[in-house]
Amino acid sequence: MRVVVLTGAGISAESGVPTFRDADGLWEGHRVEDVATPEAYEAQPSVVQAFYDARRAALATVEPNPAHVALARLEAALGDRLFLVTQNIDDLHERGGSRHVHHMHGELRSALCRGCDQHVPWTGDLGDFPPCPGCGVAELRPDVVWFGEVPYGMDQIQVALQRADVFVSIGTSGAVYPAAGFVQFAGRYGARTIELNLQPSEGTEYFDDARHGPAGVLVPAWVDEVLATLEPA
Ligand code: BJW
Repeated sequence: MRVVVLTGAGISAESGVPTFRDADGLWEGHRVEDVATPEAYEAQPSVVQAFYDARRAALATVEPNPAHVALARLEAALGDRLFLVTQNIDDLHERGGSRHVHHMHGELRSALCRGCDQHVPWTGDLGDFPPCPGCGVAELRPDVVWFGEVPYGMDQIQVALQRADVFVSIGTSGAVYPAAGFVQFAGRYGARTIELNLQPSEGTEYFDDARHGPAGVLVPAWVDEVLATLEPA
């Protein structure tokens, strides 16, 4: 059985990481156009850097929750038959034990050099515009995918979706493409599609099975179901 799991901000909510679009979400105090577009960065680099510096620093204050840990258990059982793709830029999947995580919208703990196009591991602040350790140019930006930019690794994701027997979407509103279109794409290629989300997503009608509740409860239960089909009774 080949499984593709897509995660969004909702999987990290119970760890204390704010989602984007829920009440009291991350963007409540920020208009999306002010922080999540290349144009916003050109216009106000210090504001955008401060927003991401604060989120990077906040990683030290949060821990993976049972949903992250359950997906690591699934990886241990399925190996490379699991393709885990996340829209999240936090590192909670890795800290929960997942070894192979595809960050389609980038990572907080990485910087992108606009001088040499290199991805540079980064744990500190970028707001003081430090030089790139590779080329020395002071053009490091958050290594994240903003509106109008192309998400990372789309070719690999497309292949995984085409080969999937099961596609599971966890904790995402279905408001942002291309991730919001994965359910229909995987379904067309024959995957059984499952939504695990606190509430119905914008694309809930495209799923074969939609279960609504907290990820910390739904995900471990679903992983147990999958593992039961793999292991002898
Ligand atoms: C829980 C829970 C709990 C809470 N348990 N659940 C018109 C139509 C269609 C598309 C477009 C269009 N106009 C423009 C576009 C394209 C555009 C787009 O989608 N715009 C929309 C506004 C319509 N997309 C792009 O520009 C993308 N690029 C692109 O399309 O390139 C072209 C291309 C594609 C493919 C191949 C070749 C070319 C880029 C999108 C980049 C998105 N970037 C951001 C910021 C990343 C950096 C950062 O983190 O700051 O990514 S925006 C933001 O939204 C972030 C997230 O990853 C993304 C999705 O949010 P997510 O994860 O779904 O969070 P929420 O808050 O929305 O939802 C949380 C859910 O969890 C809720 O449902 C809760 O109920 C639930 N929940 N607690 C379970 N305990």
